[in-house]
Amino acid sequence: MRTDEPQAIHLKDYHAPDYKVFEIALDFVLDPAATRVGARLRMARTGAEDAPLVLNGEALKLVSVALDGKLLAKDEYSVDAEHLTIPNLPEKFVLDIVTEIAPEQNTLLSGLYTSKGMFCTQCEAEGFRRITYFLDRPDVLAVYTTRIEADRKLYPVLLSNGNLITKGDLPGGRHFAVWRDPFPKPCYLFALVAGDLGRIEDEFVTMSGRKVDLKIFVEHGNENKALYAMDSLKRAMKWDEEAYGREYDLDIFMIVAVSAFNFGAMENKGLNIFNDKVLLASPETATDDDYGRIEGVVAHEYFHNWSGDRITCRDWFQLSLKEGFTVFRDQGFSADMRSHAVKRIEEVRALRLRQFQEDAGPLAHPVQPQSYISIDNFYTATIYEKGAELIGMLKTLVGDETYRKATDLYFARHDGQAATVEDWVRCFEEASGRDLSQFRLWYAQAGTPVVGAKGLYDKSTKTYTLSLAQTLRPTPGQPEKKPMHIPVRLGFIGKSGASLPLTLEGENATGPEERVLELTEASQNFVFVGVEEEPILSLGRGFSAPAVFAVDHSPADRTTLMAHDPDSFNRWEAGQTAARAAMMAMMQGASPDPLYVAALGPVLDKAMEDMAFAANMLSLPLESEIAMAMPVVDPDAIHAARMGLVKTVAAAHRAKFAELYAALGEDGPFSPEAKAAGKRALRNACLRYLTAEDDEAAATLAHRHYLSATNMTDMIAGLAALTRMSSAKKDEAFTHFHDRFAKDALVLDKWMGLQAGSPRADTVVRVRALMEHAAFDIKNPNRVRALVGAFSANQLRFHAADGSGYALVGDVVRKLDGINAQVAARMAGAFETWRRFDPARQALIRAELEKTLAISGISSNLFEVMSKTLA
Ligand code: 0A1
Ligand code: ZN
Repeated sequence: MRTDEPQAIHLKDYHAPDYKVFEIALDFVLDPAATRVGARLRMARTGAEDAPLVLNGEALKLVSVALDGKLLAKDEYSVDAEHLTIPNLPEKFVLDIVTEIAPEQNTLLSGLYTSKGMFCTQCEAEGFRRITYFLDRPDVLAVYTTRIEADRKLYPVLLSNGNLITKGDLPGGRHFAVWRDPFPKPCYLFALVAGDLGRIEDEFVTMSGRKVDLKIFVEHGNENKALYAMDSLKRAMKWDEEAYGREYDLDIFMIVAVSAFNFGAMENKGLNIFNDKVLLASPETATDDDYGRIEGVVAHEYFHNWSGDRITCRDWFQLSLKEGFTVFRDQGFSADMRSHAVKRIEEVRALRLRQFQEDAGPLAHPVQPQSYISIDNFYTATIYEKGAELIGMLKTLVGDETYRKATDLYFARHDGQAATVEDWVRCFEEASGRDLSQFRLWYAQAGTPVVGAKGLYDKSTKTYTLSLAQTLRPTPGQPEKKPMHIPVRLGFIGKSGASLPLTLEGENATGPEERVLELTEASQNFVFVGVEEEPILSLGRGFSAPAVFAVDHSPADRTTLMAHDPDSFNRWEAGQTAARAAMMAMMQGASPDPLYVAALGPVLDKAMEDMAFAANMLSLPLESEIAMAMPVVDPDAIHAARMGLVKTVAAAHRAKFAELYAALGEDGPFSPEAKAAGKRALRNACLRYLTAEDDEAAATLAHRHYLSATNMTDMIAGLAALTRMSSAKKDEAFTHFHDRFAKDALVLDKWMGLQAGSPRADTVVRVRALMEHAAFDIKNPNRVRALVGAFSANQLRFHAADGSGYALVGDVVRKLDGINAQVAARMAGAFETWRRFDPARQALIRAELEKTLAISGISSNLFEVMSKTLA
């Protein structure tokens, strides 16, 4: 184990930089083995006269430093593994720094690296310091000019941020391009791309009539697979003008797809870089989920142009300022493009699976963390998705119109600045005139509040007293919690299914059928009058806060809500709660709840009215979702209960599933749009039930479904069913798929992922074998996530009682740490739930964690995740 433990950085230690950078001129002479980087920095001192200039730098070879044109001698500066320090500087000066780097050796994929023969950069959060020495912090904003020189044949495309100023040929088969970005930006938004790339082009006319050139660069041959991304981009540009009044500001907007990328995509000013997985799509290679994700990520990165680039973060503790807000913006866009109801269900499902899990475990942290060891570890579901929920709550509290006033104020006031969460909340206070002091706790306190509700109906006075109570369990470093400001959207449903008015005591007029209560104390009573019958409470409608809404409904009440709640989210929620309760009871020996099984009848009868929504109503909670409701997780019992319930539902409604399945066959050409995708989702939900027995008849149907599929969504549905089975048809289909897509790495990722997600006992062995497959490459994060990430999400097999799953993931994490510490740390997150399992499994996991912590030269990324997980 390392002796020099990595140190934490604290928000309380923030102080403004001692130096300012007005301008930086970069000069790249590209070579995969030895790239030369010249950086000319025009700077000024803003701090104390004796403050030395401490520049960040990592994995750099320093060639020379010159001050105001004069080379500095070795004793005029000092260099260590992470800094270049220069004392005794004048008030204003120009520094010339030359460094050398080796992009082809850069397996961390942070800084400048090569991917499939092209050069590209990833500078967020701290990659720029791996390119040159700089003040690598988001509150140092400068204007960038970038000259790129490279071999003309190998790298005909040379790109950077901003506008192209000039380009030309050089002797020796070389050429160059110069780009200038007029908008001051922090260095994490810098980007450079060089390669032999194909492109598609389009244009967009902004609301003030300016023409913007749009270009997407991809590997040659993939041009058609970028058309959907281009279409999404144009829709996102228009939407941002309409929904937020945001207009694009440069003359050109470019996107580049790369194969090796640590995250989804990156919002570099004017030059977004994308993981090809979230950019490339065709009906034969992308599922409907892929199309939805591409649309969402293209919008997300584009929206960052204002929420992230024009207004950036003062420091990394403010990360949710740009990420939470931008997620909220992309969610709004996707909901408008598709279905609000289905989008909300998907968001909440993902939030609970990832963020609630995080909040309940050893890595829990607030939306505004107070400290970190490696900022790379803080691009989390809490910062992103919970951060977005906080903005949704603000919108609920102040109303739509005031929300827009607040965001307008934020954009106007902080344009060109590096801002804070506090700046953001203040805009809401000013726009609304409300005191949001208590709301700020959402940024400061980690953990998921539980809102408990009890209703007391008095028939004689027709009053209904609703007692709401909130509790928030301690999280690491936060033993005491204060009550939060929680918006609770609710409605009342009568026994017949009709909505009842909500009139609070003291109000003269009859109230509305839905309202938002503000829970601000540990417990509070709300008295409703004129309630004609005992209501069924529909609480937390639309998931009005990132909380657990605990209402003790009877099974009969749940089925009424499933059928009649006017809030589609709560109709779905009632079904999920009922299904979960049924499976929990089955684990105690009960038979499947007949009320729940019967309640799916009307869902099926109405399925054609909203097919995507019906598909969601029919999908049972995942095994990991059920686990969240258990004090001690029993993966085998959960799996058995879920399979049992699927079989019972299938048997009860077999005729209806068969009828729908037959009626929903593909007709006409493929469309990625919501309606057609909803139809496929519903048909594939039917297939799930029609293959419930996992016998040879099921295998025949799944195989036929696979073979007759004309798009990737249906192919995957057929294969997913087969992964549960032992039929020879499974191997036949998997071989067929492999051979058909042998050249398409992104599609083979799906092939690997499906096998890694199989519930069958030989899955661990298969995954180990797949790690030796020619298509697997531990240096490519997509490959690792597709195989090992999918395996660790397979609760049944990852948590196999013999520890074989833990050993597999542990081995990969340890090997990966020396290659790509960011991805290794992320993979290690699979162990975060370990204390929720039985003592035998805990002992096996502890051994893996300790073994991992003991590796020599462990990265600070992995050290942070492992040590916090063990603590
Ligand atoms: N800011 C990007 C995602 C991103 C996050 C972290 C990275 O490295 C540590 C890289 C990219 C986004 O939100 O899309
Ligand atoms: Zn983002």
